[in-house]
Amino acid sequence: MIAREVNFDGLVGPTHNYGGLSVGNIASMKNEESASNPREAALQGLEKMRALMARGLVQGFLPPHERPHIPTLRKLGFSGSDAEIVTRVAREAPLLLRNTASASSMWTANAATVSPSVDSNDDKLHLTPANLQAMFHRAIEHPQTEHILRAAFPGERFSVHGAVTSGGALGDEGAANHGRLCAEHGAPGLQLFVYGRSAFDRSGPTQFPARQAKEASLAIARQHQLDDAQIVMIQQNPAAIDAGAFHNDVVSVANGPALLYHEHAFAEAQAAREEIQRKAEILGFEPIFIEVAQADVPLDDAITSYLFNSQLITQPDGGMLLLLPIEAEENPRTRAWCAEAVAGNGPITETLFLDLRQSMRNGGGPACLRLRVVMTDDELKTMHQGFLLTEERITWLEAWVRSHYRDRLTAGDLADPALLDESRRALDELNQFLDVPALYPFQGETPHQLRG
Ligand code: SUG
Repeated sequence: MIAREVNFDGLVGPTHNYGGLSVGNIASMKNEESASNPREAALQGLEKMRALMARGLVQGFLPPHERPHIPTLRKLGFSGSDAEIVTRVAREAPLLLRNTASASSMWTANAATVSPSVDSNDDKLHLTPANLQAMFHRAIEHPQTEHILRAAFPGERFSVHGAVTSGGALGDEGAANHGRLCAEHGAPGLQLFVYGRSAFDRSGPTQFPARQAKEASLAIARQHQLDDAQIVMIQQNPAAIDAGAFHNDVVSVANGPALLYHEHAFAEAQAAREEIQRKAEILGFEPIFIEVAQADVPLDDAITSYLFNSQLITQPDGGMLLLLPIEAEENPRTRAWCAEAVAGNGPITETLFLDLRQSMRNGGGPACLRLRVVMTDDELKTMHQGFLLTEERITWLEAWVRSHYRDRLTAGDLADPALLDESRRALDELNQFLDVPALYPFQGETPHQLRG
């Protein structure tokens, strides 16, 4: 079957800021309360989308969520006008305001887990929004994500599920802890579910949270109708999580038959390789393992440079591009590793380093900013076309960002009710441009569960 990978990048929202909200995410913890530049952040993201469009790749996007999220604040007992709520929360519970104001939906690798139709027993393309239960500011994303995914992927070819519900015990972080190996995108693949710990056997990291529960991954594999022969369950190395690899995509990335990973990424790397090898053979392809040794790139360098949080992409000419953050070029060890990889006989034929510093300061690299969806021609045609970028649409989005976004935002600015109004105006205009029914709670026409 012919299929291609479409990257759906998260459009950075107008409240992008450094809240210091993510324990275990070193960049987020380090940059707490520094001033952000939402306009620059959104434009850097669009620049990345442009770079991939220029290479002939199909590029999509997912719109930002409404922030500060008034429905969450109302559920927690705040009342009055929306502006009154913002002012009161800023005074009485500033950390709560920060949590409800985060633009974290921009990291769409955490929007959902996606299985292409070629892998699923019912031939549908499955998407399960991530419940993101490990962090309050992220746990409030999934109802809106589900609503957006349903608008983007309507009809019977797609199966959009609700997030895994578990009363908080089974955390799921979406595609950031999921990868897929295959001969080529349209061929049956092997899906790698990488979990932090089992919810029932507590062994795991001791410093920082293990966000992904094994049982959530298994629930998604069942729900996506995947055979055991097409899944591999792998535990993250607890030491890597404690070193700051809060998601597996900070230490590994897969594309086609290639798995690029750090020597310390997985708890039992050898056993994982053997299972991948055995199952890939049955599926008819030879996996390519690219293991980066600790001696060449120490784990700490991998985490600060985000070498592995890169996009590994098959280009139309068949070569593989590694799109990395500029930090991986600034670090001499990762720069040297990249140069050698391209010069060698491996699958990576080209590197591209981009400035994504606004997102990086919150621990979000190129791979965090995109959700990969492998799609057939028919699926591409039946999805809502507004979420796919053309030259005209991306130019419109750039102008839209320039006219609505601030170029500086501090923690204190989140208390400004005008920021809420500005953001809503921007989102309303974007919603009209997308030409889909109302997406946001403030518009008053969305389903009840979005409105709280
Ligand atoms: O969940 N940062 C995000 C970064 C997500 C990265 N995604 C992947 N690795 N796929 C997180 O930790 C920080 C927000 C703040 O501190 O303001 C934040 O949520």
